Amino acid sequence: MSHPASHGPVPTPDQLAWHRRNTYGFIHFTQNTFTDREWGYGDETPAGFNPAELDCRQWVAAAKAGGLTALILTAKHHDGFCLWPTATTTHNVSRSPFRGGKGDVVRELSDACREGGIGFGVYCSPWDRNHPEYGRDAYVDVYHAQWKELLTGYGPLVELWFDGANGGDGYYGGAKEKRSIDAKTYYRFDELRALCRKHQPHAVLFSDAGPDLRWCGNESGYAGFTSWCRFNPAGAHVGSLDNYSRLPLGEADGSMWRPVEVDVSIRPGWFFHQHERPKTGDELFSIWLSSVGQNAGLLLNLAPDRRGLIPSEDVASLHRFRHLVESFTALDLAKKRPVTVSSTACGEASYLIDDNPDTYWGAAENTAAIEIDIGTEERIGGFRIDEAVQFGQRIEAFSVEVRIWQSWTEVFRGTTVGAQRIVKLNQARGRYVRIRILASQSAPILSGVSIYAAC
Ligand code: FUL
Repeated sequence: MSHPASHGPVPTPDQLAWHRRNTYGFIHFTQNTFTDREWGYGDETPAGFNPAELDCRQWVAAAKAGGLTALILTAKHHDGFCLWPTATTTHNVSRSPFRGGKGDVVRELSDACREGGIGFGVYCSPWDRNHPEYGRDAYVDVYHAQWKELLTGYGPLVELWFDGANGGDGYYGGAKEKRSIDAKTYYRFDELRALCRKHQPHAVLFSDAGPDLRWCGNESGYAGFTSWCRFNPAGAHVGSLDNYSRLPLGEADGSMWRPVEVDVSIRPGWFFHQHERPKTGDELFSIWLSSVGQNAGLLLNLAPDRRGLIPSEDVASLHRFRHLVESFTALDLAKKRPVTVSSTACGEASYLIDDNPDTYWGAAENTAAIEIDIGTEERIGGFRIDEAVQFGQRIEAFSVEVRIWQSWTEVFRGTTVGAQRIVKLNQARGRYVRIRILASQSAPILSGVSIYAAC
């Protein structure tokens, strides 16, 4: 099979592995769980952290019930309380009643993830409202040392999360004042990135500025309808961006491969609050369509309660979510069916329906048509199209048509495709399905097409 030339920036092998991670989870859990806050001030007493029934295996089981492939833990949130027994500050779990001061939540979750066969990652907030030196150079050394402990003490990490929030006021060792920093320079992120690469060469790094994954610009659960993995790095820094509308859409002429991650919580807050209810499985399914379905990764936050357990109603939503995804994708009408294509430059048309993400078909021209005979007239519930993004992202416009008798009807018109474009259709019916690539930066290369039966 001739090997196609790449077009524009392409993913690294670790970014490619991330694309296939698809749907994974966040865990927001710390002092805030006990104080009923979203942003702790930094003066919380370690004595308040006491999740008497904490069971990270239960978190992993809940994650797997929802089909999540990894969990990323808030090892330290903005309040500065460290969930591991760090040597860098006394404001940590060893001063709490949890496991008699011998506990380490980072260890328990990393072990449970490994045991459960899912990935593990960490979030360690740059902003620290507890530390007396915050705002001065000494704190940045502490912050880097915290990352070093996390990077070296807990086995392989799949993702490292750099939050952009810098709210200003805090406890700061009792000073109780507002401290402002220059987010572009203060944290010495270049140095920190080098530390991450050195100790965790396969982890992907997330922030407003990547370098590996970018924020989607909202916390509501959607990527852009047009969604490029390409992004121009100028003007983007951790915690500051010249133009936030660049985030969900990406940029057609972007010079870097920096795909989008959609972070959203199963509950209204990131942390557990007694009075809040989780989203339903149906709401999570629609978030999945507007994130994973629009060329993004979905980072779905779970919030353990004060016992240290994911509440059963959240687990029920996760089960329902997974059931909806599985039933939507259960019957692929394109599988093993005849496929005809307008031209072929590389691969074979049959590779589009072989369920192997590593095989691909490429057109000889920038426009193309792919026609699939699904055998009998069927109700079509949706479709999935995957570009072979290892060669770059190319498609700018496409349509999906179905044929009944002799006439084609357009049932969907989209812009970008990317790693995957997944769409739920209403009321489509027909025997033949045609995907037309209407515009592409370079001859399109696809690795898969699925046509889902309505369920
Ligand atoms: C934000 C933080 O301020 C929130 O508390 C939460 O951690 C969210 C994921 O990122 O920037």
